[in-house]
Amino acid sequence: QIAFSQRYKDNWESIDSRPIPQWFEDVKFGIFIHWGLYAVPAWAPANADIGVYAKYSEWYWSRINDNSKAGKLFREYHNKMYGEDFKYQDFAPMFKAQHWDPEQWAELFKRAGAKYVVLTSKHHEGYTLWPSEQSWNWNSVDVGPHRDICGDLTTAVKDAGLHMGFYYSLYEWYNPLYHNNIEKYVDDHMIPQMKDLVTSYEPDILWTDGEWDHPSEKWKSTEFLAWLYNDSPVKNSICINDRWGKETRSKHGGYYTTEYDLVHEQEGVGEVKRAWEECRGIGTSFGYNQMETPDNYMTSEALIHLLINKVASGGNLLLDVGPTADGRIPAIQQQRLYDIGEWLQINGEAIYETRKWEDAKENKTDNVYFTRKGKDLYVHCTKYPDSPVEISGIKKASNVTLLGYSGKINYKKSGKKIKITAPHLSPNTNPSEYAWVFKIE
Ligand code: FUL
Repeated sequence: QIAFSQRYKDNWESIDSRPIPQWFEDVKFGIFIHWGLYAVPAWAPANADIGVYAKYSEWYWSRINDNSKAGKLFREYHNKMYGEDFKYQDFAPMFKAQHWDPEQWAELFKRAGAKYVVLTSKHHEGYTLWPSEQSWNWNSVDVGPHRDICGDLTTAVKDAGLHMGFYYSLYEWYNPLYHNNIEKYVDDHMIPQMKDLVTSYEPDILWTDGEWDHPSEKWKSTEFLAWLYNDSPVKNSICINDRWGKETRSKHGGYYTTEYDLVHEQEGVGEVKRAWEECRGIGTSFGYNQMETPDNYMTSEALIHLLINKVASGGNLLLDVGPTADGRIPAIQQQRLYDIGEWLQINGEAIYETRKWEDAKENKTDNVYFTRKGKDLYVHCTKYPDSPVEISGIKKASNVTLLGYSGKINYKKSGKKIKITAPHLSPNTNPSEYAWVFKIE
C-alpha cells in the first residue's frame, strides 16, 4: 500500500508525482453517463459525413449556433421541430426524469460487470445535476426533475459496491461570467463547484473536461489539485484524469484519456507507463441520440472485443450510456450491458486486476490477446481457434484451463514455447460466446 503522507505543491511536478490509486488499474471496466438537458432533444445527425465529434448529441446547444456543416443540420432540425424562438433553456422544464430509479441503474451497472460509474455532474451547457449554489435556477433541483441526481446516484452506486465518479466541464458555452471575467468565473464559480462536489459526495473520480479553452494556469488547476490531494476528504482515494488545461492531455494530472480512440496529443497512450482509459458511447454519441438505429450501435461481440483489446493494452474501458429525459436507459443499451456482464461472469478473472503482458508484442497474432495476473497468463481468443495456439516466452506451465469449461485441455510445452489445442465444444459445453480465455498457470 502506498502511503499518501507527503504534501503536494501547487505545480505539475509535484502533482504528477502522486501515484494513481491502485484500485483504478484493477477495476478495468466502468460506465460513463451523459445526462443533461440535451437528453430532451436527444438528436444528432448520426449518419451524416461530419466526423466523430459532430455526432455527439450533448453538443446540441452549441451546434444550433454554429455555422459548420453539422451546425446547419442541427439548426434545421431545431427550427423545424421546436421553432426558431424556442431557446435551449426551454428544454429545462421538459427534463423530468419521472421514471428515474437510481437503484435500478446501479443494479444494471453491477450486472454489466462494471466496477465504477462516472456521471456528468455538469456538461458544457452549465446545467448541474446537483443543487449547486453557483448554478442557481440552472440545476436539477431548481428546474426539471427536482431531484439531486448526483446525490441520489452516488448513494445507489456506492450501496451497490461500485466506485462513483463525476465528470465536470471546466468550461461553459454560454455563461456570461465565463466570457466576461474568466478569473472571477474560476474563483467564484468553478472552483467552489468542484469543492462542493468533492465535499458533498466524496467521489472516487473527478473526470474534468473542457480544459482545452485555457492553459491550466488560468484554470488554477494545480492549486485546486493541491487542495484535493492534501486537504480534501478524498485525498487518499481520489483519481483524476489528464484534462486540466490546454497543455495537459497525456502529460499531466492523473490517468490519460482517449476518446473514440482519438489520442489528442498523439502520444501513443498504449505504450505509456501511466494508467489510461478509453471512453466512447455504444453508438456514435455520448448523450442519447434518438435517431440512432441498431446499425449505429456496436454489437455485443464488438464491445467485448473492445474491452479485451483495451485491457490487454493496459487500459480501462469507460463505456457510455445515454439515458432518456424521463430517466430510462434505452433497452438496446441495457441489452449490450447484459451481454458484457454475462461474458464477464465467466471470464472476469482474466480482466479484473490484470496487467498488460510484457511479451504480448512478440506474440501478437490476429484474434489473440493477453493479460496477466501474478504468474498466471490469460490468452483471450476473440475467434474460437481452429488450429493450435502457439505462444512463446512461457517459462513454466503447470496447468492449462479454458475458463468456464471443466474438461481437460491438451497442451505441449517445449523450451519456452507452449502449444494449446482448443477442445471441440458442443452447445452444452461452450462456456461463453464472443471470446474464449485459456489460463496458463
Ligand atoms: C468531450 C466532450 O466535448 C464530449 O461531449 C464528451 O463529454 C467527451 C467525454 O469529452 O471532450
